This record gives sequence, structure tokens and C-alpha cells, in this order.
Amino acid sequence: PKQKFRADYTAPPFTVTTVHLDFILGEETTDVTAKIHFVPNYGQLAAGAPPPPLVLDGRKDIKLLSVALGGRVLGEGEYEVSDKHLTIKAPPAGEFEAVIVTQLRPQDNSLLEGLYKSSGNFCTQCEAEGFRGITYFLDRPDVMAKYTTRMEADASLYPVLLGNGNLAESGQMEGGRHYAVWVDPYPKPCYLFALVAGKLAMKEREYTTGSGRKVALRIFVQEGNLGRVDHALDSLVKSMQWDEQVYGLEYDLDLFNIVAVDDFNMGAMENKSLNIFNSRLVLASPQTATDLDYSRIEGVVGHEYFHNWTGNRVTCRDWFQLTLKEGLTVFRDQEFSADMNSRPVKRIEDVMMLRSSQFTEDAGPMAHPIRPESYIKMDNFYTVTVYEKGSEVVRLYHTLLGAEGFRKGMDLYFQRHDGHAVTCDDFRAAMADANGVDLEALGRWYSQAGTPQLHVTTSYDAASRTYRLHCKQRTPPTPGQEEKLPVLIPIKMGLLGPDGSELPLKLQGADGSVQDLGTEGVLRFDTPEATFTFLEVPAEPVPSLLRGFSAPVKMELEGQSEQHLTFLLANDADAFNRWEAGQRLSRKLLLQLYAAAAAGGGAHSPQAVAERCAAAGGVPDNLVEAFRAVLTDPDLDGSFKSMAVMLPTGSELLDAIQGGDPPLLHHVRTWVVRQLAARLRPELEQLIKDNDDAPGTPYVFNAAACARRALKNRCLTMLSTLEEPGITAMLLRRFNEAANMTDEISALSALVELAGPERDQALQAFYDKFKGEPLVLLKWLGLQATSNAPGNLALVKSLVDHEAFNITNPNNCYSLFLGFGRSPVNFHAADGSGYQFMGDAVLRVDGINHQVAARMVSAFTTWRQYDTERQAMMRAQLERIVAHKGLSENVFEIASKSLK
Ligand code: BAL
Ligand code: ZN
Repeated sequence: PKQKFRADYTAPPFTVTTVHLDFILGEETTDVTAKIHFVPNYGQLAAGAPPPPLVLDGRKDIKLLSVALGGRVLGEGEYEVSDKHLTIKAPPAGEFEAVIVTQLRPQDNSLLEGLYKSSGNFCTQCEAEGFRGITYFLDRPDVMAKYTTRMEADASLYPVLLGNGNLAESGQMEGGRHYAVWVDPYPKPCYLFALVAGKLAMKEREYTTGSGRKVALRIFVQEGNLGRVDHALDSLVKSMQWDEQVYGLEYDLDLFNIVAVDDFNMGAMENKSLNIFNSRLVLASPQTATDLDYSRIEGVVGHEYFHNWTGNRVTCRDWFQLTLKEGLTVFRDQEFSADMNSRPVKRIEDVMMLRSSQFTEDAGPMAHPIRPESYIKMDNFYTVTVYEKGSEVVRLYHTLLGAEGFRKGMDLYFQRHDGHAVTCDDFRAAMADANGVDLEALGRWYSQAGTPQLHVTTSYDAASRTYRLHCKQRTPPTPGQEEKLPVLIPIKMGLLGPDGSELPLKLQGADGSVQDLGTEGVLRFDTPEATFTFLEVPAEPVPSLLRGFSAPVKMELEGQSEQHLTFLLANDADAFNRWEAGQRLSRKLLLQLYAAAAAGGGAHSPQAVAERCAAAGGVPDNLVEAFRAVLTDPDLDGSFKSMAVMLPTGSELLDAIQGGDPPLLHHVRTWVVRQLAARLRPELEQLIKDNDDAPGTPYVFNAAACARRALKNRCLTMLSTLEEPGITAMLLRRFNEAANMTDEISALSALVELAGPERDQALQAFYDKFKGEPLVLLKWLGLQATSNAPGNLALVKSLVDHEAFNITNPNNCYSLFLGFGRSPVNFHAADGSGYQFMGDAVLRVDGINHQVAARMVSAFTTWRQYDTERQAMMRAQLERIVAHKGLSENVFEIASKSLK
């Protein structure tokens, strides 16, 4: 397979102004007639020279029926068709119209890219390169055209016909068929094209924008799900209001449609005015969706809506620039969710995710800059790096410029680039020019992969009352990038006095001047080393650095003692850093206990691990007391408390362990949770009582109600690790009596980790109750797949053949296979059985859906993190996969890069 390189970008030799698509949707075949108006973009030709050939992108499963230029059907010798292209050898000089007729079989399209069927309905997914599965086209984001879509279909099977833009015309036809014509007035790249035809029920709400435009908001779902769309509609209204308030951005058409489909590779897609969503990110009811589902729906509805400006009105010049729209839109959705709910809790959730997934990606064989330099399949670069680290990089501008400066930059960005396909450099230039500052120093965040390491030492001179922070930075080498240069790290910070108060910050400049920063400042650190000097510091302070996680780096603060961390956990004015102090305490302990448990090799049974951990000192009183103080602090939010007593994730810890043993780490982690539960039991039991809802309390989704449930369920989960019959019986009772899915799934997931009859009883009861609910069964599959119950692989294998499991549906694969990949005990079983199972599954799924298989093979990319035996077994699976005949480019790229 061929790599594409960012450095090779050239403008297309032709561009397109209008596209008229006509779909004759059928049961056997679907015919697509594309009338495309091409305009030369190749510049001045030498005298007598012909225009260059017109090379259009296509896919081997589409059948070309005819191609005509300027009204004349071309003969066979005038064009060439290959698996990937249609080449028109001698296009006319000047503008011309091409009419291309293709024939598709959407019902056979299991890739779920281009036009396909889901639950009997037609739908599309064109980002990144799905449009070429519909017709031959210049399938690249810098070709922006105005689209008209006509579609006709059987009226009884497909009563709803939707396209981008406004409905211009519709009517009945002979033979029980009907048609609709949709016109989108905004130029767009083809990846934003969409079509839906099906039997769907709809719920509508009217929204009036700040300037008085009335917009119909419509959500289309399968008939039985109409009662589950209110939360998504509420979220859409909130998103529209928020974008007006924060960015002055209004919606620009009279109609905004969302369609929910069950078979979808991604979470959702921002097609112009016709968003298509994975149904799990639209449908919610208290009985079927958890608080986490509700909050994801709010975030993703917002995300897709925000793309209307950051992505659709201003799009990407080429796919290497993906973070231009995704990093920015993730940043916007994170801020939206923070404003709608608890800001500190949202920040903690996002950082946890970044550390457990993106830091791991950045340290592995697939490490890439947020603006990648090359790819084989663009679909493989919809990554946590491009999205989440990309968002962190956008946050750097916000931290450096402040909310007002950032807004000025956004205004200028739209003023300059509305209607255009641009680059990350254009974004940075708009931010810089709008604020009259030089932001070149942020450039390296786009070009360098790897997580920068920030090393800080401190010194205090009591005589001169001077406090210094000595900072050093280093970014480790990543594949293809040995040498790294310093990046600009904004360090948001404060200094705490011995009584916990915030000290005034008087920063000495290089010229001796003194800058008064108030009690919180942002240091600009952009050299390999620097010293920041603070004057008039009355006593040696406790530093609170990188507040709010002001840069996506790994920070080591030399000499940061357990006393300092406990002090910060109790006193820091920055909620994020309070949480962070607790994480650092737990992390130190877990790594120490892991080392003790691993020392000397031998048996790693949970019993042996417990003995070794206890012999190594166990869980110290200061950690228990620090957690007790958090749990009993009446001023702290329940969601915050629930996150504060959560230990760092296994994947975050493995990052810090050479040759790690995942099951061993899991046993250590579980042992620590059990110790905490035993010693904090009175507090945990009290919190459960205090946060239990009175019977009959209706479910509401808001920050306060979620906080109560989060805290209560965290306490229950911690207690469940004690494995006492009384507690297990209480969990089973709570499971049976749960009034909402949040409580029900929480009790079930605790039960699934236990051995004993309650586990099977609860799983069976859950299945019987939700047999007809595919979205709820995803949770049932996922819980069983992720379980660390010993020998669980046999159960997972049986689930593959279970009537509830459908291997052609991406959500099913994500729940079962990716879920299994998250089990440290069973995926990483010492005999390699988990790896063998996953290797087989990757190859089987690759025959159906390349994108899904590529996500699955990513379970192997971290292989170098583990002990030598596991490394060898994982490597062997990757080698087997790469050698497989007929492997997709998607899987090949990830597997082969992992081996390099
Ligand atoms: N553009 C693909 C889905 C999303 O990021 O919104
Ligand atoms: Zn997006």
C-alpha cells in the first residue's frame, strides 16, 4: 500500500462548482447519476498543450455504467477504470460538465462507508473518503461545491427522504414510488454529503436564533424509539444557544436534522444540516441509559452541531489538517459540557482519558503529531492524538490569550476563511494577528509527536525571600522523529503559604522588572531550560503547578513530598490540582507495591500479591486519611469526591512500568481498593445512605443528581471488592430494585467481577429484561467481555455465537472485542489465549468491516510495554495478521507500523 505525505500537497488540477446527484434507490441495485461541473485549476497551458487527464477517485465495488462529457458519451478508449480511479484521458479545455452513472449495491456494503443500509434504511457515511464509494469524484476536502440531491424510492418502504440543505421539491411517482429534491446553498467538500431514505419516526422542536431565524430541529429514529429523543433535542437547543453566547455563531439554515442509525463506524457525523448519529449517541431514557450516556449524548450532539462552523463553513485543505476542525471542535464541546455541568469534573474526566489513551498512543509505535506527516488510510488517523491532544493544543491558545483574546482570534478566523478549506497554520495566524502577538512558538505542537516531559526543581532563599522554579523540558523520540525541539508550555500556577492561603506572585523578569501576577499566573516556558524567580515570598511555599492541566505534558516535580501532596489535596484553590495531588499519591503507592509484588517472580495469584503488598507496608495511613478528609468534606461536590478516590487507570500506570505484567498490576490495584474500602467503610456506608434517593424519586439528569449517583455508586463499587456475602447480597438487591440504568449497571458491573451464583443470576435477569433492546445489550456484552473473572475467555467466546451478538454491527464488535481487549487479566492471560482470540477476531472482522478491524488490531500496538513473554506472543499475532492474504490497508497500516 502507498503512503501519502503532507509535504506532497498540491492544489487539484481541476475543481468543481456544482454537483447534481440523482439516486434511484432500489432493492437490488441503486443507480447514481452525477452531473459534475468541472473548472480548470491547472493554470495557463503551454501553447497547443492539452489539459492534463482528469483523475477521479473511486472504489472497486462501484460499477461504472457510463461517462459523458459535454453531452457526449465517451467510448471505452477515452477513459480508464481501475480499482481506485476513473481517468478521463483528454478532458476538454475550459469548463465542462461530466455526467457519470454508477451502479451500487448498498445492501451488500458491509464497510459502512459510502451508501449503505442499516435496519432496512439507506444512509451514508462519507468522511473521510466514503464519497468515492458513491460516484467517481475528486474526493478531497479542498474541492468545495454546491450540491443538489434528487432521490427516488419506494414510498411505502422509504417514506422519509432526506438530503443536505433545504427541501426544494417532492412528489409522488408512478408505481408507488416518490421523490425529493434537496438543495444545499453552501459550498462543501464531498465528505459532508449525506442522504437518508427510510421508514423513520420524527420529533420536532422549533428554535429561534438570536437574530430571529426560525429553525426546525428534527430528530429521526426508528418508530419505537421516539420516546427517547428528548435529551438529544434538549442538548441541541443548549448547543445552539451556547454557540451564540460564547462565539456569536448562529445556525445558518431553516432546518437541522439528526438521524439515528444502528450501524455506524464512528460516533456521529456532522454532514451539513443532516447529522447522522450512531443511535447509542442519540437515544436515552432513564431506564436504558446511564448518566455517562446522557453526558456523552450532550457532548456529541454539541460536537456535531459546533462543526457547522468549525469544520463545515471553514473546512480542512487536506486530511493532514484534520485537527484543525477536530481539535478545535473537541475543545468547543469540552467547554460546552464544562459550562453545562461541573467544570472541574469535566476537566478531570478529559485528562484521565488523555492520560490513559493518548499518552499511551504518543509513547507507542503509532505515535504521530496532531498534524500527521503521512498515512496509508486516513481512517486510521481519527485518533485520540488528533482529537484529544489536538483539543489540548487549542486550549494552549485559550490559556495564553484568555477567553477574550481567543474569541478575537476565532472572529478573525471566520472573517478570513468562511467558505474555504484551510490549514492549521491559518488558524494560528488568525489567533496571532487578532491579538497582535507572535504564536510561532506553538508551531512545534503540530509537528512533533510524543508527550513532552517537564521536570521542575524548586529552591527557596529565606534571606532574600526569593523562590525559584527551575524548569527543564524534553520530548522523547518517537518513530521517525529522533530529535525533538522545545515546545511552548504554558504553566498555570500558584504558590500556597503554610496556612494554605494563596501567595501574591511577583515574577522577576530577565531585565530585573517585576510583574505582579495576582495569586495565579501563567508562565511561558519555551526553551530547553529556564528559571522563574518570585520575589517577596515570606516562607517556603508549596507550589501548585500546571493548574487545570494547562499543557498536555508529564510533569515531575522533584522533591514533591507526600506531605506536599496531602497538603495540596486538602488546600489547593485549583480543584483539578487537588484531584491531581490525590492521583500522585496513589500512583506512587501503586508503583511501589507493584514493584514489591513483582520482585522475586514466582506466583502472582491474588493471594500471593496480597501478601507481598502487605509485607511492603500496604496502604499508608496518610493516604487513607487524605481520602477520608475528601469524602467527608461537606463543601466538595459528590462527582469530584467520586473521582478523587479513584485510582489511576491501569494503562496510565503501565506507561511508567518497564516490561509490565497487566494481570499483576490489576491484582495490586484491586488489593489497594479493597484496603481502602475496609478502612473507609464507615464513611462509604454513610455516603451511600446520604446519597440514596428516596423511593419514587424521578430520574433527572443534572450535575447535582449525577453527583449523588456517582458518589453512591463509587462507594458501592469500592465496598463490593470486600467480597462479603452481606455486601454481595445488598448489591444483588440494589440491582433488582434499581430505579434507573445508572444504578442498575453500576450494581451489575460490581457483581460481574465477583465469583459466585449472584453473578450469573444478575446477568441472566438483565438479559431477560432487555432482550429486545439492542443498545442495552451492548452494555451486557461489554460488561461480560471486560470482566476480569478468571478464565472468562470461554464466556466471551460463547458470546460471539450468542443470538444477541451481531458481528456486522460495529457497536457489537466494540462492546465485545474492544471490551475484551480492556481486560488486563483475560486479554493478557499468560498462556496467550486472549491474544489468539483477538487475532482471530481481527481477521474475521476485517473480512466485513476494515475500519472496525483496524480499531481492534490497535489492542496489540502497546506490545512493547509488557514482559518478554507477552511481547513475543503479541508480536506473533501481529506478524500473523500482517501476513494474512487479502488484509485491508487499514489493518495493514496499524499492524505493520506496530511491528517496526
Ligand atoms: N467528523 C467525524 C466525526 C466527528 O468528529 O464529529
Ligand atoms: Zn468531530
